[in-house]
Amino acid sequence: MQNPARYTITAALPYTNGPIHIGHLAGVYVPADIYARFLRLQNKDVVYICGSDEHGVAISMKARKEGITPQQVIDKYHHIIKKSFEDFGISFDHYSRTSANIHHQTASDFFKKLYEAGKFEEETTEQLFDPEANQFLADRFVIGTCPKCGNEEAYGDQCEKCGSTLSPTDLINPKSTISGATPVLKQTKHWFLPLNEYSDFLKEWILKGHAKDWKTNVLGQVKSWIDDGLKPRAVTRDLDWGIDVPVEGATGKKLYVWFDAPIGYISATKEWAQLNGKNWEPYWKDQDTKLVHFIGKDNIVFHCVIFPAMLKAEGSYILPDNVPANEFLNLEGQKLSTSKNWAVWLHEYLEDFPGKQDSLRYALTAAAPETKDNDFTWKDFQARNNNELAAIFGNFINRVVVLTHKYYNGLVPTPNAFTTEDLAVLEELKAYPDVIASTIERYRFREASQEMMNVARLGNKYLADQEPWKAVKTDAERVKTQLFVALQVASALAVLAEPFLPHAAQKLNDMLQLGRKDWNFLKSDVLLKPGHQINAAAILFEQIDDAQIEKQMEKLAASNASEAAAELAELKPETTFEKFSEMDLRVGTILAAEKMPKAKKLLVLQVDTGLDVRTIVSGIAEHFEPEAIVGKQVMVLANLAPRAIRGVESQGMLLLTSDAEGKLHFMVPENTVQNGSTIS
Ligand code: B3M
Ligand code: ZN
Repeated sequence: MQNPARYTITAALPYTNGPIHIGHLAGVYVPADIYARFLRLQNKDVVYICGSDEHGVAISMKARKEGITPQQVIDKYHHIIKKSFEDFGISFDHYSRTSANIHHQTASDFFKKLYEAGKFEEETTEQLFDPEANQFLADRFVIGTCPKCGNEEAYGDQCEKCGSTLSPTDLINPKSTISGATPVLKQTKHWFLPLNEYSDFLKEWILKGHAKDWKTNVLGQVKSWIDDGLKPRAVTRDLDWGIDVPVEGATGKKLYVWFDAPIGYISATKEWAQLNGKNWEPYWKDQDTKLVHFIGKDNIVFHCVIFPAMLKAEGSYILPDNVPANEFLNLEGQKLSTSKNWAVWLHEYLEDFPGKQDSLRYALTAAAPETKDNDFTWKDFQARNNNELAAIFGNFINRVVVLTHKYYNGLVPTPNAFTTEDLAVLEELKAYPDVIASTIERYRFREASQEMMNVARLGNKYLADQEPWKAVKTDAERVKTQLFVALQVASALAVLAEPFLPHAAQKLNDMLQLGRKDWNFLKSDVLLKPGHQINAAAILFEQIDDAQIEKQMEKLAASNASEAAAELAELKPETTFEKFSEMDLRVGTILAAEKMPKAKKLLVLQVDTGLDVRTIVSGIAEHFEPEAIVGKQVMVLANLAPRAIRGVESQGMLLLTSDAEGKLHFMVPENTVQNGSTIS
């Protein structure tokens, strides 16, 4: 869209079931922030909207796990998340939350409008029901095997491995995440949005209309969805946390979180408008508004298929002009994971690197997963900070400002005749604003950040080549021109860097006493006029030393170790003493052990159980040499039904435990006891 009248920029609403980490920042909030800040510098009418996503099963699950209410969960994380965004200079015009009244009202009205217009299909279907917890199992309340890729831990709404969107009933071997029970099918009534009826519209609008300007990863996902055949999708759930379904006969039912959450963008805009005496409607209803959704790739279908279908069904809203979804950021070669604590949490980062928000913003932008998954490493972070921000940007600014004070008491000098080198630098400088603008407009923030750094490189190289600190001894007049040129580069940087490094840009702006400047300023012939007074130098970026980086690596290593331990921990559903006493556990001694031919994992053991000498086949061959375990006392489950394993009848089972590294250990009595002694 050329020259829109205004911009509505949204960033995915984070679930308030945990704090946010670098993956969120790199994939969504920093790119959206760069875009919003850039547009504001262009004096565009912009609203940049976000808020907490406070419904959905993710919140209920967290509450169950911590033994608190969903309300307590969302209150806790809403504030932590909001503060992280503020700390990192994410410049939302408004950060709302979906528990707000205005949102409940807006989402409810939206549903009613579609309902009354007959846009839903009402259907009674069989859904998974947990007979032990006595509730339906929506979305993440059920896990099982993904029918598409075989991942055994796919959720009822989505497989995080292959990215497919699923329904609970699609899962093979479903299990309730509440009780561990195998669900049964039970009838329930729900409302469905017939996505199949929007297939042609989506093809026309996205696959044809946006084939050139949308990212290929986004187009690819949309195409594969449409090619697979869109199906009606339930927009209500049997849950006790969420927004009530506002129609008769829907008691105890809530709106599906992915129905209400995107409407959160609209309610947040309304709330912002109320607080600022504005009209929200043009931002969502005027065809001249450019709507852009910033999201991660796991949210593509919701923003490119489901929400547009909802907007289309409603009829009075505009559709997004672009959805520049990013791929995922990995951390030190491993997938970021909240549950495994494999992450850099923003609030923790700031404790270890106070005041270094821009360093992280920059490193994340430079490594942004724009076209493919990308890796964040602490070494790379250190290098970006030390070799680029400090050694190039910071060094350049420091030299210019210090020398201007040293030679001219902080007054911009009047230049003499320009040399070809001077003119070349000034000319190159003039080209950057357009280059950076056009890369940002194409959502290439990574490239844009590098172009911005190239401006600092230009200035830094100029000073290094010119060496005014030497020239001052032989040709003092020449130095005036050199510093004048360098000061022009520095002041352009104060504006060009603002979207990427807002804190440093502000400091630089203060140093140069620029006042509020916009992108037009960059077109001026002279950016800093002779005689203009600048302030004293302040350090923009400090070096980050090896010890600080090692500390972060140790933190990660600790997460990995406790994760290995945590993986063992899931408690099985309750059992009874009666069931336990059915097990006949005995102490036995291994009399002989040999490898099972052609089986890597199996040992065939002769075990004296006190009652008899019997054969037990055990899957421990990768952990123990046969000769090393002969003579050992072991714990045996002695009344296990015999079972043929590779043609050998195994008459029992050995009990072992494994440590955090997965190494096996026998359970042995503290002192040798008689074989056949019972364990109870
Ligand atoms: N809360 C999912 C997520 O955090 C979801 C985004 C909603 S955007 C309307 O990935
Ligand atoms: Zn899958």
